[in-house]
Amino acid sequence: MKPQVVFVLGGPGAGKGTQCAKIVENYGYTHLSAGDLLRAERCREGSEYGQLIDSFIKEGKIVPVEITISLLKNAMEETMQNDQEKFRFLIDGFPRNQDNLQGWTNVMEGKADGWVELVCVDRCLERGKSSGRTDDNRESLEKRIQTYLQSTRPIIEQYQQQGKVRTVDASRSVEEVFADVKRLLDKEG
Ligand code: UP5
Ligand code: MG
Repeated sequence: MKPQVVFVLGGPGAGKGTQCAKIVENYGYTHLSAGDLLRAERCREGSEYGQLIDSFIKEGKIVPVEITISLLKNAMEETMQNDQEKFRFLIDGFPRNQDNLQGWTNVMEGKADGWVELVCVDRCLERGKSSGRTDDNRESLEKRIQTYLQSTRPIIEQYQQQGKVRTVDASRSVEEVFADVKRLLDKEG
């Protein structure tokens, strides 16, 4: 079974994780957050990439694609092996730059069925009070926003020109945003 993939992108704190969780509750998707996978790998005992991931995340820089893609690929394969019905994926927070996109194209044969972009001012400083994330502070956040504008926006624009991106105003309440996301998924499958 070939995986079906929707990329969910948006700036730091736009609500990618929040909306993906709601999609999972309502549709047969599996949510894979590239950031969550990297944070888990950073903490995994015996990981050779722990320190590298740690420093990239604190600096708001994009981790080398080989690492991210192998985590995503493993997670997708494991999910599909465990349950054949689970072949639809929301890939949250990836691809973030040209290099990521190239890595995906090489390994996954360019498979991407849809793109959703959430547009919003970020909410990470508020979340930082309780998230425990090493990058939810003003200094890291400024870098994360800069990386998003410099590296991620251009690839979204590229796909926008091909008419593949659906954009949602994520500055409203979780439910209001989700109503729009739902309309999109119902319309486009
Ligand atoms: N919240 C959410 N929606 C709300 C709403 N509508 N109204 C009010 N509050 C709302 O939400 C953020 C906060 O806002 C939460 O407190 C939530 O309750 C509230 P969340 O859903 O967590 O937003 P999200 O967009 O997922 O924010 P996140 O911080 O996860 O986005 P980032 O893109 O910054 O983080 P990510 O984990 O994707 O990446 C972190 C770092 O990992 C990157 O900077 C990079 O260094 C590295 N990385 C890579 O190198 N490569 C990758 O491929 C991926 C990550
Ligand atoms: Mg997230």
